[in-house]
Amino acid sequence: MFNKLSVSAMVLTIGLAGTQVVQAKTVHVTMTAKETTVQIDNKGTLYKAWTFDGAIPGKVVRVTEGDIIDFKLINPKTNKESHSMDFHAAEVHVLEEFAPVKPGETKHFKFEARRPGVWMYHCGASVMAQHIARGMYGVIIVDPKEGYTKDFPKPDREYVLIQGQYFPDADNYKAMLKNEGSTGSLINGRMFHYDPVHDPDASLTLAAKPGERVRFHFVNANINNPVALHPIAGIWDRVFLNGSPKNILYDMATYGVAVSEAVSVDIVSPEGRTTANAIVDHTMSAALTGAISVLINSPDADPTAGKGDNILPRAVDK
Ligand SMILES: [Cu+2]
Repeated sequence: MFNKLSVSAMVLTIGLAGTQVVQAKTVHVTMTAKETTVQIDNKGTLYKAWTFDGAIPGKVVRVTEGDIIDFKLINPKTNKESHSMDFHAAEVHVLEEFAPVKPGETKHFKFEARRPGVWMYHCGASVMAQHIARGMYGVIIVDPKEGYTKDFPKPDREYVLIQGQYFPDADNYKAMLKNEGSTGSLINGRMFHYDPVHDPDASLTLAAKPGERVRFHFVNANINNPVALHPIAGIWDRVFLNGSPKNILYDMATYGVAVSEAVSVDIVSPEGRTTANAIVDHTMSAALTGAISVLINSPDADPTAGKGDNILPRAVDK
């Protein structure tokens, strides 16, 4: 009996290990630190940003649990600042992999995405508050290797929403550290990015069909303020803390997202009618300065919205 069980356990272990080896892959990710000017609202206001690849936020990195991320950070010699990369999905050495990279240098490191979930990434070079506030952040999504389940259902649409604090005086890091001088909230790099209700210059909304399950991968990239994440005229059907299939809350009105926390939240709209939700930071000072995103649940929703590469819509520049 003992032997039989041992053999079964061994076969199971070998089987699982074999599966993992087959599925795991190496994903090459390259980012270039760019100190550049970006549009920060729908009107065309420009901002002296520091970015990954020229945009706030940086690109979405999406891998599967067990994958090896082979990462390269290029800091061109035309930059003035050192920059770095801190992936919250990585378990490495802060002084080695995450070390600052001087202008003209390139940093290369690898890590295994061992845990599923959604994770912030950001520049950690000094002064870190300034590098984050100026735009050097993004999300890495690590999909679970077992895929979707009854408890972690496949969403019909997905959107990435990354909130940041806007400090117009980009050079004044001392004010940032005191949490002074912030005049707006950015969603994916712009105030009221997806909210034509509060900003007539906004050109985008988020789209789904009635009854669909929409999953928001939300990152709090504020440097100081927590977020009270709430879907106006809706209820979070499920909240996956840190985006993990193991950490589930049900039927939530508001979920508090700590600074640097990432979370996946699901909303399922009523069937048979067109509805809309406003996804907000219920903290009024944040909502009314930009942290409102409109989701329209309508039968004629663009079938490609919130799918594949369209999970982080970016408005075109003016
Ligand atoms: Cu930086």
